[in-house]
Amino acid sequence: MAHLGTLPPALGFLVRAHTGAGAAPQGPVATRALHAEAGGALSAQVLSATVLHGPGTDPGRAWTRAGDTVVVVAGEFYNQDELRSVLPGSPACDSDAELLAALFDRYDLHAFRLVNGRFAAVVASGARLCAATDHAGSVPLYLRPAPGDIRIATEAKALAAQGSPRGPSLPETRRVPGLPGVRQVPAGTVLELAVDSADGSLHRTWEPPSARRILSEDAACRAVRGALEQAVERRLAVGTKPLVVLSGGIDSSAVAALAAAHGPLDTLSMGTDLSDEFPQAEVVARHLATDHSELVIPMDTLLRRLPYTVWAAETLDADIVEYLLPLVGLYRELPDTPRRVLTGYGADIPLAGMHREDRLPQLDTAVTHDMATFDGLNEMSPVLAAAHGHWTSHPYWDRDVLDLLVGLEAGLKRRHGRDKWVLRAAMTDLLPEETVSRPKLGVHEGSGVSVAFTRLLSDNGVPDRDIATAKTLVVRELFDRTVAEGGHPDQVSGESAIHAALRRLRQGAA
Ligand code: IOT
Ligand code: MG
Repeated sequence: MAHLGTLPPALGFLVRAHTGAGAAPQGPVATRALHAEAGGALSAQVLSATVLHGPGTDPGRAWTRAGDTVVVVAGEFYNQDELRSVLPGSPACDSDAELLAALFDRYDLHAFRLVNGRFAAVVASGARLCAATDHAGSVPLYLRPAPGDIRIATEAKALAAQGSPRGPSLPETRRVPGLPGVRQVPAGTVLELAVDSADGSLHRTWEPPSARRILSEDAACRAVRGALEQAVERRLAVGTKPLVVLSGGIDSSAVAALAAAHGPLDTLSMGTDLSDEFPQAEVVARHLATDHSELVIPMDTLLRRLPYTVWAAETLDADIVEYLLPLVGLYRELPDTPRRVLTGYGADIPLAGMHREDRLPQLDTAVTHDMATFDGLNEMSPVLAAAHGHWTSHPYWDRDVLDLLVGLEAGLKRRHGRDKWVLRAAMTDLLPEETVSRPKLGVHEGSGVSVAFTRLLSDNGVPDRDIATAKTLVVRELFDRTVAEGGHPDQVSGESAIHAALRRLRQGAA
């Protein structure tokens, strides 16, 4: 755990690559950060960047210039030692940006196939511009391409209303509703553009495995334990006490147990006046002897964070918003000192933890479907916590852990009548038996958020059959106001968004 600080050198960035004159990019962002200028003039383009960085971190480590190349990185790499080992003479490469520059020099854009990290990056080299995400797209990345003027940012709202001429449509990238001309770089890809024409091509750097491995129970448990241990360790920073957001379910308890093996640990459990999982989390905290606290957020307060959640996540998916709302509410209540937060989020996707039945074909259909549809939901966006100055990381979506978990045959995921069997079995020796055998409860259920959001809409006259549609319309309305129109969530009233959504619902029905 040698390389990381509490926060990475950059939480996000805005980049402009142009062939004419132009100023450093600016635009509204939810990330709470200092802004530092970076970049420079290359032989065939000017790369100007605004690095979004936390207090006490050196933004100079988020970018580097080497010859005719500029590299900008937001986030962090987790396999630096491996990456360094493939470079001739094992150079020092003090920062991830320097490491990427050296890898790019050796492998060109195939460098991105080597990195296991949580990052978004831009490489400007000669007349080319490469924009890449990690395998999971866990740091969302957007661009607005126009010939001779390409803008890229880690938040879509920063690219709204920039008034630059429309560019090519780059069909393999995703449109962003309400933001004409803005595209999202897919997860696990590098988009290569010619700056003068803005024409581009997309190269895939990661795909979820579609084959399934057959392992004995023992071998599967050992593999899962080993991969997860490594993923947790790689996410810890020397001299920084990590914070695990703990529900007391198997996912976050496993992360807490593995982190606790490396030193003192804070754990935090949130609940509302309607519901909490405090007793279950406390069992784990006591077992691991963590410095544990509980946070109660009144449901009224939490529901008022709906605009913040959509603003930070830039997602249009109402289910995802229900999962994220309690976490955004929690991050907002943390003291201002920046924290490195580890979460158990994402374990249910490769293990089909949300899938509540026994049949294996259905289970693997759920895994395959979720792995084909996660991209663009932004459920792991760093902005959720960075809007309050903190940094999150997700060990279950470490590239090695994810490859392993997705690729296990379904009978290891559901076994002996247990969901997520292989994970539970892999953690038996480190956690209380009641934690290991505790059935899945989603954060939207444990906090009461789903029920409360439903009730809010019922109280506004939405019939039961229209609740799901109404939730989607509310999220769309909030997205339009906070992302497309760039409104600050303090200025966006949840109630008026609900009323606008209800008007749309009635128009749709009429
Ligand atoms: P859930 O798995 O319950 O929670 C995700 C993480 O949030 C937990 O591992 C824990 O770190 C934190 N957390 C949850 N509840 C609390 C709490 N009360 N206090 C503090 N921290 C808490 C949804 C879900 O059920 O969350 N997430 C799923 C599925 C995502 C679906 N996405 C998709 N199909 N693309 C997941 O995989 O985590
Ligand atoms: Mg979970």
